[in-house]
Amino acid sequence: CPITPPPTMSASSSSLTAAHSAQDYANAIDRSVPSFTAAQEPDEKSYFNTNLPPPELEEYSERTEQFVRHHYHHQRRVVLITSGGTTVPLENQTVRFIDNFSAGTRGATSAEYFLEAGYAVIFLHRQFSLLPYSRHYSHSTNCFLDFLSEAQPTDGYAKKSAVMAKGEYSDTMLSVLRKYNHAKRENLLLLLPFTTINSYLFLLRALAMKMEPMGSKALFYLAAAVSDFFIPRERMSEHKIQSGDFNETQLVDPAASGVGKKLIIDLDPVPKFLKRLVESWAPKGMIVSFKANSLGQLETDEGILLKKCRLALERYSHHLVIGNLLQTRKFEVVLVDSVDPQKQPRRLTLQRDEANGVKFATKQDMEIEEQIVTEVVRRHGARIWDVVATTGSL
Ligand code: PAZ
Repeated sequence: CPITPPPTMSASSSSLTAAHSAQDYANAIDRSVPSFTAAQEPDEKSYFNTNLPPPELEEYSERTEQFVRHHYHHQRRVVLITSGGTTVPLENQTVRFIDNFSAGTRGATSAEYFLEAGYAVIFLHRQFSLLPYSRHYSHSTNCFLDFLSEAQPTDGYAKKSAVMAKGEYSDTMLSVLRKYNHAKRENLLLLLPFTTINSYLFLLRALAMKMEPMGSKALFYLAAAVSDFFIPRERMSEHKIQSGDFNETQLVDPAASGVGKKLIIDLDPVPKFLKRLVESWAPKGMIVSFKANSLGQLETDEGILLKKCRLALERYSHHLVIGNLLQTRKFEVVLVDSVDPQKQPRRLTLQRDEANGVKFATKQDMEIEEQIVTEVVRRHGARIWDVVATTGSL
């Protein structure tokens, strides 16, 4: 896409470029492009007709249908949590891809609190990102083997040598294990992995439609970091892009160093399907989205984050936006709701200490997701009552 330099540069943006040339900055982001609008029905048709569904679509849809049916009969609420980053492959036989920032902590941690609150959880997550329960051990700075020790027959635990949790970890591990086994035994947690932005979009649409029988008892908690840009199927290279394959375009200064070896990637905006989710895929469910901002030089203050949260509510007409800054997301979030988006947002924070500029929770085992989920569950309950009171059914 042709890139035109922005008409003017602000003081903060020019300071950003101190380490780079003004030319680099001007070419990096086209700020004259209007911000994305919500996708409409024709955009949906166009996207889903021109991009291929992932192979797992049918299997996941069936499993979701059964899961929803089961919990409908048990009169449970069901939450679909999206979690982790979405990749943008550069090739069909993918060797290289662009990724989005997210470890899956928000999603995996929240899933545990939703399960504790009595929800059944569909966990649509980026493959190999954090999972509920195993997250306590899988991506820890310790290798998981560091949590274990060898029990000797003389310890009285085993007749022959065996593996056991080290004493200092065993109480916590037992508690996590019990919760995990309970979720498995009661079929409360459906784990569905994806990798690409395309799979994510196909799956979100299909699974949302499968949640239809839940009515207002369906909750969508969209914590995944969804890519804003992608390469449409018709423009994607089939095999690994070789150096030398690149077309030079008029965008490249033919005299610049490295020309002929540069790879220029032309990305389209990913359609913003949130409004389709609200209006068509899951019109009765409650929809909560997250909005992330970075505390960078261009977007320093949280005023921008609040503005973006309000804009998202206005644009997509869903129920709640939870704003967070990447640098402080484990300690504070703001909740902006659709009832009165202009009113003072609800702020949730963890008590924290600051030592040497490092922020950490005062109580090691406190997690902000506990507060977020409590608040979301409360609002979901209130909404279900409203729906029942006004329509006479769920
Ligand atoms: O997964 P994580 O805990 O590392 O990060 C969570 C998060 C920042 C991706 C999430 O809270 C969020 O804001 N998701 C939406 C991101 C977006 O604006 O697309």
